[in-house]
Amino acid sequence: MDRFGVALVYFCAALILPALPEVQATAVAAAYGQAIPYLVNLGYLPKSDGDSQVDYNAALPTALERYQRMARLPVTRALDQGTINKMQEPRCGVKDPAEAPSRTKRFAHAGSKWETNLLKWRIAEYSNQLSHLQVIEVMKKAFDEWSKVTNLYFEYSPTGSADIVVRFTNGAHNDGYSFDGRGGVLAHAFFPPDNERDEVDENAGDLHFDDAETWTVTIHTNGQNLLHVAVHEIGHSLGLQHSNADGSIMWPWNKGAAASAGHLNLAYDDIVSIQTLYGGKRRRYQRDEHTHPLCQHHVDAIFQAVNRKIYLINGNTVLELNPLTFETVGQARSVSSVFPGIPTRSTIDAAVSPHSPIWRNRKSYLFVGSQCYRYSLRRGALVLDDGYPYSIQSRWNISTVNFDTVFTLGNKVKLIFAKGNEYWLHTGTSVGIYSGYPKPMSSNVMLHRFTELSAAFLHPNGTNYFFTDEQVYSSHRSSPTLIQSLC
Ligand SMILES: [Ca+2]
Ligand SMILES: [Ca+2]
Ligand SMILES: [Zn+2]
Ligand SMILES: [Zn+2]
Repeated sequence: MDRFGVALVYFCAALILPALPEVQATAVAAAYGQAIPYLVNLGYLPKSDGDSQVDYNAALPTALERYQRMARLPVTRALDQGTINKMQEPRCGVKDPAEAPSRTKRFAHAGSKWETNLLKWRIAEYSNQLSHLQVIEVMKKAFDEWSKVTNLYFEYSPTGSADIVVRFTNGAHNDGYSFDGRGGVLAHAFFPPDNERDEVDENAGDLHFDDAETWTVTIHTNGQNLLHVAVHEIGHSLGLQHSNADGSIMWPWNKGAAASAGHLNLAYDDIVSIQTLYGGKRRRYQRDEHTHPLCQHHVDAIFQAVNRKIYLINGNTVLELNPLTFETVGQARSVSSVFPGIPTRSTIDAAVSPHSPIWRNRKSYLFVGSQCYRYSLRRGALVLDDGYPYSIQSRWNISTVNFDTVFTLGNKVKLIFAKGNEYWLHTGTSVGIYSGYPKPMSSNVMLHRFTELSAAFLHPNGTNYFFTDEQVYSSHRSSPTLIQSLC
């Protein structure tokens, strides 16, 4: 229908050139006929249905004003040529925010966010134009852009369930939002699940790409740059709406070849927007080649487990670290996949592997609120010991809960439990804490400079590491009072 309309306009123009007003009238009618469904699809106009017929003539100027503000066009409230041209440009299919952006706040949020900092993604349907590996590599890069500026981690999951499912698909694809062939809508995505609602939205967080587009992974070819579009769609999947800020990745229209594979940067507006939802990396977490790898993460707990691996726990995410370089090994995993039996999406307070005079082998303990989980190494695997979790009080004979950190001292039997600006010296046996504790950290030669710790651990090489929100410190057991900052 649309093509026929356009063809008719040209035909008339060729035959009756002098009759210009009539031609314009036909062209305007054609543009109007296309503009209404376009504005309905993008949320600028309500849909007409059997019960309620919308008076589009009356509603159009206000809809156009909002559209023109979003698109940073001159606000004429009329279907002028600039507006018609903008409507032809390829863009994201997600509706624009209901409120026109203001000068002070350009970004908008969907109203839902993920309640975890580790999101699994998988690819359910691949592009017919790119290799599987190309798609996976681009998607990894795209997720990484958001990971760099937040406390979020993304785990690629080749099979099985995932929070974010990626599909390349054509035409109608069972979600009520058909793709439109080449051009027009390039992709769309679904906002995070709404936890206020009981029913589960099975598409929540998913990313759909129109495979009728020519997707490219290189800069110097025609076609749609997959990295750019993927970073944009992931923004929706994390809860961001469109923004009309200059240079924002959440601008609805595609920048095409201008967005090169190697030089994609989130705009200030994007960073503020995502950090409003998920918090940011504080200064020490910002990635820079020169910062110590331990400075790049928020750390809730860090320890060497009984399998001798060093694990850094951030929220419900576990990273394995190389014991010499502290670089991460492999990809982020969920706490429950590394430590079976821990409830999914638990936040770990502390973790430690003390030598126990009672147990011949070392055990690993994870502390979650008032509970502790104990792990043994059996045939190379971490296994939750029978009866766990136990209350911290019953296992450790200490009445406090929600510790900030628990770590061993040099002999690996005695432990320090810390919370706020207080610490307890623990015998490491059923006797529990030594008398006279808690004491203020300011009274301890090693801890006196800390007002609060988020984590601490003794590395097998004899170095103690202490983590606060702003800094990472180290001291060697040979001179424990000599404390260095790493970030
Ligand atoms: Ca399309
Ligand atoms: Ca902690
Ligand atoms: Zn979008
Ligand atoms: Zn879809």
